[in-house]
Amino acid sequence: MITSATQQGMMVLWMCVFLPVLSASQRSEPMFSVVTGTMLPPDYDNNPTQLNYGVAVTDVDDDGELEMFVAGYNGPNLVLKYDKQNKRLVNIAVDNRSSPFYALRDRQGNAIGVTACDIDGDGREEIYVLNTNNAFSGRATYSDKLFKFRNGRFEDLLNDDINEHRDVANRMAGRSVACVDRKGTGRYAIYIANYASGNVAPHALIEMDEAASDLSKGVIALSNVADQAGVNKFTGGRGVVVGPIINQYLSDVFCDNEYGPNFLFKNNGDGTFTDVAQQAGVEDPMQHGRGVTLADFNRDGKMDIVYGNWNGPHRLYLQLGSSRKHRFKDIASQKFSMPSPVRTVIAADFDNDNELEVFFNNIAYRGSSSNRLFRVSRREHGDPQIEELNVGEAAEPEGRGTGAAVTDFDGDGRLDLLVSHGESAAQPLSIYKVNQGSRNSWLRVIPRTQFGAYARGAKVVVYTKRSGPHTRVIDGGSGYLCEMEPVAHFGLGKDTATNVEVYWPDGKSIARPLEASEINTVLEILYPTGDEEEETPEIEIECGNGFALNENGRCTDEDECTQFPSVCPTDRPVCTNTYGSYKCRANKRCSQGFEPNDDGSACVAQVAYFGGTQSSGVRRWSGLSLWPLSLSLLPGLSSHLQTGLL
Ligand SMILES: *[C@@H]1O[C@H](CO)[C@@H](O)[C@H](O)[C@H]1NC(C)=O
Ligand SMILES: [Ca+2]
Ligand SMILES: [Ca+2]
Ligand SMILES: [Ca+2]
Ligand SMILES: [Ca+2]
Repeated sequence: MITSATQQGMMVLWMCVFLPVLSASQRSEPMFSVVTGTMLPPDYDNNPTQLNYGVAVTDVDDDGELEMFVAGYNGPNLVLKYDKQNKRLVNIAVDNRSSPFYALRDRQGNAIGVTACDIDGDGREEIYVLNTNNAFSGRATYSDKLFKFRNGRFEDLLNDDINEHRDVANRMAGRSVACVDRKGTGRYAIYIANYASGNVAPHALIEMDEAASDLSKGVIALSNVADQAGVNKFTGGRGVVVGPIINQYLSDVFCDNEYGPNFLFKNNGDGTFTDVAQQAGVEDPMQHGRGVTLADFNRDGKMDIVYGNWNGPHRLYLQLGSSRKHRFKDIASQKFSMPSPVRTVIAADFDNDNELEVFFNNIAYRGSSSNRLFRVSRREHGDPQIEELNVGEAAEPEGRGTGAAVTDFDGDGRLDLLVSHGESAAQPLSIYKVNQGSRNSWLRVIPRTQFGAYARGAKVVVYTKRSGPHTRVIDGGSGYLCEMEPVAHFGLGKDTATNVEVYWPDGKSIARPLEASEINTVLEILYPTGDEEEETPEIEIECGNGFALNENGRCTDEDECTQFPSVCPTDRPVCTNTYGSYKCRANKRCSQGFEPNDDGSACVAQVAYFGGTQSSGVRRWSGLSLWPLSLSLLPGLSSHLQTGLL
């Protein structure tokens, strides 16, 4: 028997051996605790042990509260609703033909991607489910589904006679799906990242054909407009994310693809798109993208793109300054970029400390693979700092993670995390709560479309007293195969939010001050109808340090360098305006190819940035590219096919 003295001795020995090698992530407090056992215990009806993939957060039963729609692959789709009485999640898509949610189960579909948005302008979100039955790429043996609540229950619009005749149903193997209001009408199109096989299965874009529809009679005609919109490209489609990425308010689309360069589709303002990935430096042609999301990590008002590459370097593409040229540079640290079998990527402020975290969901594949969590903190005059955090129980090293989503389903102002599993092993869903930051303030903002639906793709900016503006895009599809909650979630730490602005995809916007009583609440923001004629607010709009109100009542960066007397001291007279601040440096002249360093004390070589790997000479997808040829050229693919990695 081991005595307690021996035990203590062994403890000391263990600590001596292991403490010095503990990483910072292991030393920090664990972020997540598992609550599956109380919130969603595995059982046949609510949390079956089956293969699941994508997750979308939407109000399925139209009661104003958000549910989580889980794409079931070899079992039914699930709709998880928070039951306030019993403080747990229940599946409302029950196996009962009389249930209004029965059709959503769609037991026959091998569902992987899911997204929700209002496609017909009735104020309620439809649900699009991408099925891949029997196919890795090209043609599938089963149609996708577009569920609408009609006649007291959910029905599949793609199965309507009119749409059967129009042959619009997507019967291709694809991956992610996302919602895009390409013309700012409040009626969304579904972007479908199909996985091409040769010249079969280009990316698709399905939307309501208004001229051919008769809403008063419940007739909704659908069209695939990918061709006219300019997005019908052939590639190995994987992750998709939508939002005003390079446009100020129009919805752009970014796709991280497999066996081909990424797409960055710039919205031209007329419902068409132009791929500017190469100019922007985000083609990353040799890597195979998976989960992707948008966030403004350095709080300069420009959206940055973060995504994972399958067993390749993960990217954190910061959008650079100049307003005309849209360039990105990868600031991922060595640890952050470390290759892993990555699936969903989520950026959110989990601990409400007003800095964003990035969650990587990795799939246990040929051995264990833990999920990881990083904090990306803004720095005043430099790129954001990246530190790994302790992900806690959400590490799930043996989890066959396939998808994940965040929402605050119990309404405590802190985000909850759902992780789905599948692919190579049937595992139940898991639910995590955040342990950290319970005393931090928060604000949740829900903008609505002109029809009253969730305004996916809208941009929400919250100005604060001390930490500047924080920008979020209402998610229309992100992660991998997933769609997050349609809420702009702001952690505030100990800071105070003073003002909120919302920009809709058609360019309409509103600005309004926030009152102290609105902190720690959920704010619904309606679409401006135009006749309310911006009433003078009772409290004045405060933009915070470095920002001032412009003539339109919006907060904008102040150019301190134009002030008199100069804001810079005489020994460092050269003023450079930055977003929310300014820099001063000595008046040093440098020869060509060199530039003064930050404080102007020396000349340093001009820094050229590289937004990823050089793209020249790389094989491109085209309608004519021959898939069998590509197959033989790309040895990696056969192993993908064998493992069936969706
Ligand atoms: C099925 O649903 C209907 C209507 O909600 C209900 O009346 C009925 O009892 C349910 N059947 C079963 C077997 O639960
Ligand atoms: Ca609901
Ligand atoms: Ca609708
Ligand atoms: Ca940014
Ligand atoms: Ca945080």
